[in-house]
Amino acid sequence: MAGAQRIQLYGTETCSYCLAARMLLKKKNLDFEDITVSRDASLRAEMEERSGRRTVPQIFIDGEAIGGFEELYELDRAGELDRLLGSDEVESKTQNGQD
Ligand SMILES: N[C@@H](CCC(=O)N[C@@H](CS)C(=O)NCC(=O)O)C(=O)O
Repeated sequence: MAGAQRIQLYGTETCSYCLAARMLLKKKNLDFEDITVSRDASLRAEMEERSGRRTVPQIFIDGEAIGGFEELYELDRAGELDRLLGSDEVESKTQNGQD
């Protein structure tokens, strides 16, 4: 199982995209740090600062912003998620051209 420090998910308890992202990570048996931003403005600000985005979830792998659920899903579908987690180096990924 990948260490929790490798994957961070900023999200809320109820957002459907957050639930889908958590489900995908759990289905892949990947451990992750689940950071709830709904009751903590400073954590939400931290998420926005790090990702440049305001929607939840925002997911990071080894500190690199990969985007939300749809980007996570697409990385997994393409086999890139396994590649990223299998390697020591993480490239700055997707974000639909926003880096
Ligand atoms: N394309 C995004 C969509 C994320 C999204 O729309 N999240 C909603 C909550 S489920 C959101 O953040 N809405 C604005 C807000 O809550 O401020 C993804 O795949 O993660």
